[in-house]
Amino acid sequence: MTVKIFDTPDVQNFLKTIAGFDQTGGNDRAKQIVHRLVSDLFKLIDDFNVTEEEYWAAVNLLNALGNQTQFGLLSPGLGFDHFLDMRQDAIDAEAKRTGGTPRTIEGPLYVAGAPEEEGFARMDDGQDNDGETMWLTGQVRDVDGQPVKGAKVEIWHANSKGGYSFFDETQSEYNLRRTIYTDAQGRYTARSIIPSGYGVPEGAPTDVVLKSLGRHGERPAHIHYFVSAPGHQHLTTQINLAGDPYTFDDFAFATREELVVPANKIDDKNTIAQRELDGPFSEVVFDIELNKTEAAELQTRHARPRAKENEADQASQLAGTAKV
Ligand code: MBD
Ligand code: FE
Repeated sequence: MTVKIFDTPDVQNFLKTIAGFDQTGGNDRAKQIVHRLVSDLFKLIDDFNVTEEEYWAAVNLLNALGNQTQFGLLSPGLGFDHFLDMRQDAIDAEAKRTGGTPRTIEGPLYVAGAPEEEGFARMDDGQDNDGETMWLTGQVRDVDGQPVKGAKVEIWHANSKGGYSFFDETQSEYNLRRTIYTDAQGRYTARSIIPSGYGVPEGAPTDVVLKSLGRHGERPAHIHYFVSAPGHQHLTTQINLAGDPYTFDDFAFATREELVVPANKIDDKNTIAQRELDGPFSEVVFDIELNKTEAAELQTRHARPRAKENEADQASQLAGTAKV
């Protein structure tokens, strides 16, 4: 038995009421989007003959995702973050903003307010005994090949166990998170440790969804970047280290051919001494090309709730909830 009620006048009128079409208040865009969203889901329930058990299991899963703040983790896993990138790429192409280092997703683990340094930063706190020393460096240039001095390069990455400071409470504050301003040659350099890939926690709601699709929740070893400079288009990107089993099998779909970078083992004594390191290390070189733009809104990252960003705003919102 298959019932189909979606196209009946009762259901179609009901959808309009749900979306507030008969109300003067509210927000028109919200009404349009909720109308479309609920309609699509009603139709899906009809078409797939979704049972009550299935429906309430889904509600429960959404509650679990929210409880554990995992929507930001499921989002890249279901390709939404990469889809938004594909749209931004298409918008850039249409506006003839071509060239430059490709963007790729921010992910859910950025924290604002990392320590700022000029030219060089040590990013690790020296506490990760399994961490292999990484020398990460590169030059920021514009699309004509001119070095961009004073560019703001924000870098964040995981430790040797795939954990990020702030979210992983065993790490010190801002471990493996730094902002480096490029020097007169447009160069940035960081001493850090080679990150490991991140894996979605076993048994977490995001893992439940991925397993139901026969998929894994692994990311390759990677390093995140925000790069900005006046007169240039803000860049959100990351590099994936070559040779990781997941380099081209990233659950978050962030890999792009141009962003796969090798880590080269260096054991030359003179180089080790010159860089004041204790022994052999791995060097990762990532040069960055920025598009030029005069548009102010393209020069900064898009707004998004981020850890430790706009803390004053958040505090005042909380203050507003006090009950008399
Ligand atoms: C990460 O480190 C990450 O970058 C993304 C996109 C998802 C989960 C963990
Ligand atoms: Fe990450």
